[in-house]
Amino acid sequence: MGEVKELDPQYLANGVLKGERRGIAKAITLVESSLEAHRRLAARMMEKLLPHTGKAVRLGITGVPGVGKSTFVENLGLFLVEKGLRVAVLAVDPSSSRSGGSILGDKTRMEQLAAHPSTFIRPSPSGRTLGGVAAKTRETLLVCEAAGFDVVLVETVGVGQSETSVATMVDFFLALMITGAGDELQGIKKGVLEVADAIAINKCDGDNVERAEKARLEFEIAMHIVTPESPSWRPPVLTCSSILKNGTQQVWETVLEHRRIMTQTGEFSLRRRRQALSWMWTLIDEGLKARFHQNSTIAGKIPEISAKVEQELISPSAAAEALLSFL
Ligand SMILES: Nc1nc2c(ncn2[C@@H]2O[C@H](COP(=O)(O)OP(=O)(O)OP(=O)(O)O)[C@@H](O)[C@H]2O)c(=O)[nH]1
Ligand SMILES: [Mg+2]
Repeated sequence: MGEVKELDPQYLANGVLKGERRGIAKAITLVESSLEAHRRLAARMMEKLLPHTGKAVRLGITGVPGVGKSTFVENLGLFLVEKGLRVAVLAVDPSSSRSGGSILGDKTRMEQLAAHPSTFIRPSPSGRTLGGVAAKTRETLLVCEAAGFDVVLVETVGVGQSETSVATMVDFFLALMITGAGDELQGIKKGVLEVADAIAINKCDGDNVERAEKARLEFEIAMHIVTPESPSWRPPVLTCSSILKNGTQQVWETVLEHRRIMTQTGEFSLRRRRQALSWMWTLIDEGLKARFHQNSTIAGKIPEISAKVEQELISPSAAAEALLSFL
């Protein structure tokens, strides 16, 4: 990014708006950069892109490692490009130790989709914190929308907080499940069921069909206990198999049906408005924290005040109050 022309936000934005692969990749690299100068430039580029965003179907896919997310995404992606749609695939994987493997894995697993001219696949940005990774993915999603992609698929590994974070950036959140030995519902976080707009029991093939069907019924019962996020949508429980290429179409039809109903009730735009606001507050929280730690007056006071807290000379709350007052 050395050339002057390339550092012009309008020039960068134009590259995205033209839908050029190179231009999109460059914009995303800028968005993912943690250099202060790049961040400022990225913000100005985003301003130019924002009026062109909002039109894509934003679909999140989660599930434990090995559930078959990448294979499912490739199948769904191919199904969509065959319909003439342009598809972008993003990944959120904050566990840096895994991401190297994931990038490699997804490149080979999504070979067919990656080769298609109407697709764009971006592995997870590396980042120290989930907040950082999620924020970058959110902006990348907007870059893809501005570039004219009709569908943006966001794959996230279902560990830690990454799934709730992805749920707040998509229109539809799909949780993939697999049957295991014993109680199917064991070890499944209730939080996932609460944010899922649909559940699909994957790998419903071979000698697993019967178990998958049984799991489907169990999840259906479980979903009756969870308070649905929307009064007009009860998340369905489906089955699918990427090997048999079963269920892809049904999932897509479910996404469109959800979209139709949510648009009708006004919940669609409400959800996006809420997501934008909650993103703003997340950034404010992070910004405040960063400013606190970068403040040299505060940094100078921390050792002394910490020592006083340890010696019980002042209470933790008074100490926190004192440090915050320097902001
Ligand atoms: N039987 C069967 N196997 C599948 C299916 N989908 C994926 N697999 C296999 O399951 C394994 C994991 O698939 P991936 O698509 O890489 O799973 P993932 O959830 O993306 O995994 P991570 O990215 O590591 O979290 C691979 O060996 C796939 O071939 C399916 O529908 N049926
Ligand atoms: Mg994967």
